[in-house]
Amino acid sequence: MLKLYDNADSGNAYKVRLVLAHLGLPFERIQLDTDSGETRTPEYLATNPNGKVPAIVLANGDVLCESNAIIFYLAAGTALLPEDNLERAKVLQWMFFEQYSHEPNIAVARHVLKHLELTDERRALVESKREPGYRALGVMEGHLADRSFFVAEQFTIADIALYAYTHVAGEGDFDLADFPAIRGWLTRVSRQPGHISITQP
Ligand SMILES: N[C@@H](CCC(=O)N[C@@H](CS)C(=O)NCC(=O)O)C(=O)O
Repeated sequence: MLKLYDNADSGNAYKVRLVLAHLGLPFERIQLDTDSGETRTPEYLATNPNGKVPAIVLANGDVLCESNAIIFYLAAGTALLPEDNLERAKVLQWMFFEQYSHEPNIAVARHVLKHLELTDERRALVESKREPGYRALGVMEGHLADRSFFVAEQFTIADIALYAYTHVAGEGDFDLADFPAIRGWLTRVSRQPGHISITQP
């Protein structure tokens, strides 16, 4: 059975749980406490030398790390990933956008505010994420203004990758009030059959 190295509050790990739920795939969940260094033990570094969750271990022992690579692998051959080459590339386009322009701003601000003691330095870090975080939300809002989903008018792993931290953006002090298209899309994603919440055990 597939093994998932996980953390209950991590949006990156939630992406994988969400795809597994949509596909109805059974898995063994191994929770690591990222706040207390459980991702940096020699045992875990032997699985993921980068010391981060999520990582999956396949039945044959192969390991795959990086949330978006994992969900791309799991979604192959399913309705969550289009067959058409250009549409697949557009899915990748949004997943790279998520990792470079969205997650480093919105997820980092959320992590600091939720998990760390707020020093002046950390407050400044959170503030430095404000403008690029809202810029990323602006790009999403513009794209979703006349679309239901990010790619090919169908629910794909591009939506799952971007949903993970957008739906909890408020925890990073990002206000979605001025982003009606994003709010509508969040509702559509949460109403997909098979959806689970980030807090579902
Ligand atoms: N690019 C990676 C980022 C993974 C990541 O940042 N994981 C965090 C939790 S969201 C983590 O494991 N942090 C613990 C640590 O760095 O020790 C991915 O998408 O999987």
